[in-house]
Amino acid sequence: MIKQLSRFGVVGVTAVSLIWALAVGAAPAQAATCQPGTPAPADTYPGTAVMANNLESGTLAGFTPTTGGTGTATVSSAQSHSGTCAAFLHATTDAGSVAKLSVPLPAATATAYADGWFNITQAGVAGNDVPYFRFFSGSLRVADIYRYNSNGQLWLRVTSPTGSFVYTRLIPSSITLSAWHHVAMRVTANGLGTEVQVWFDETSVYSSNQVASAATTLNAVQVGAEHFQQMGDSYIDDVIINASDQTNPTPPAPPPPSTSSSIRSAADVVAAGPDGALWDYPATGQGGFHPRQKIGIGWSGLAKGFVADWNSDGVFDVIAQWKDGRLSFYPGKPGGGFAAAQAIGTGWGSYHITVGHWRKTDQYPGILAYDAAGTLWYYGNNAGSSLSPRIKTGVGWGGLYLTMTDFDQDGAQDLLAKRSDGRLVLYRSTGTGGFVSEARRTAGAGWNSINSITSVAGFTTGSSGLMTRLSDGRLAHYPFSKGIWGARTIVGTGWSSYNIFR
Ligand SMILES: [Ca+2]
Ligand SMILES: [Ca+2]
Ligand SMILES: [Ca+2]
Repeated sequence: MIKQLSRFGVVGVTAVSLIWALAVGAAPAQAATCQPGTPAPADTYPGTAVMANNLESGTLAGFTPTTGGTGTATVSSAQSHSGTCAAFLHATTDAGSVAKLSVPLPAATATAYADGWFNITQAGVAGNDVPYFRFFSGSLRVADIYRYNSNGQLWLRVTSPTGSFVYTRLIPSSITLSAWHHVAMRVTANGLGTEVQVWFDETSVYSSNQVASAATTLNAVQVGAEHFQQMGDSYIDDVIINASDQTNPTPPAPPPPSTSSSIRSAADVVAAGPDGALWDYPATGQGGFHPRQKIGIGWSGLAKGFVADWNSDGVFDVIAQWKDGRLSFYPGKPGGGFAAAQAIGTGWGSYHITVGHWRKTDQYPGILAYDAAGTLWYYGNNAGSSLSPRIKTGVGWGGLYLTMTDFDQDGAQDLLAKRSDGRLVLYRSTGTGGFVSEARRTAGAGWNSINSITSVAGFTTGSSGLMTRLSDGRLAHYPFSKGIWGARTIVGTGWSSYNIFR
């Protein structure tokens, strides 16, 4: 409930609805507030992608739900692994209570992989179990894994050719409830040479290609309570299902081992392509780029993206301003990729944003942004996560394209404001949240042929500069030193369809 309160505090859930939720108890929040722009989970399994579902659509699309009695199958924002939503399955010991989700597999599937995150918040009665994945061939349950209620252990159950069950204990300790666990399973239905692999929390806990089964094909993967009175509450998120008609499908070429964060330097160009792929163009530090790296998918709903070390842990992060007005923080991971997004605001659709260390004393970067009325606000970031109450910083900024950078390199961030007449005007800051009182200097002219500006550092050795896109799609680097421009260089072409991060 604490998590729910803090999460929804920013969007204004009423006290009445919270009291209602408390009174109902087990029921999840009724109106799930999801994040449809959240990138889908990355699929590295062999075969054809059947599902890669982060539940942020707010629906169970892709699953075939079955419920009965008191059982419910919903999308909930009470718990989530990615974004703000997960599937929620609720079943009780009442007669007829059942809640399950099935994913049909293509015809002639021999091998299927299932991967997902499970948070079981309520187990059932002793002697029974709460399922993770179950693989079916018609009505035959070929193999399944579950948390055994009596002791919390992970077990594998396989149906032998005679119809009897063969049980194998996979984890002897009790799996924690009310915590997210990463569960993955592969089954290749191949008669007496059936193959089963199980991974739990990134550890291989079972692998055999000598499992005896009557099945030679698979047609469904299922999560949830299969039979009546199989009590349990499970949140399920980031489900990946892959299928192949091969018994030994070739895995895709593994990505090169990642020893660095997705965004490597303050001179990298990060951009979302027209297909929603997110790319990092690693700067060489000598005026060029290494081959680009794909660092995400599903970014089509982005309005503007910003690169900053938002939590000041030494790894670059992403702040995403979505077209629907949401603002999200994606913490970069040291070995590459991003942790699950954190919502840091809503209603930002009409704001023009810059991100940076606006005040010298700020431990974390914040947001300087003007609203539809042209009022400039500073939103601090006191803890490396959410935004602090805003501070009014100016008026009359409407229509300007703002870039936060320390142009004169006096240690205080400044604003370079591009006007519609093409002039670039310098607003030097005091470093304490306000502006130096002085006549504004014009730092450039003809900038209305430039439609994207990103402050960069180290694109060439020791340099500070602006990475810009010209209206013909070329990328140009403008170095500067103590408020004086160096020679511009053209460093790329064909960028018109990219949404370049700032
Ligand atoms: Ca999710
Ligand atoms: Ca960081
Ligand atoms: Ca300055």
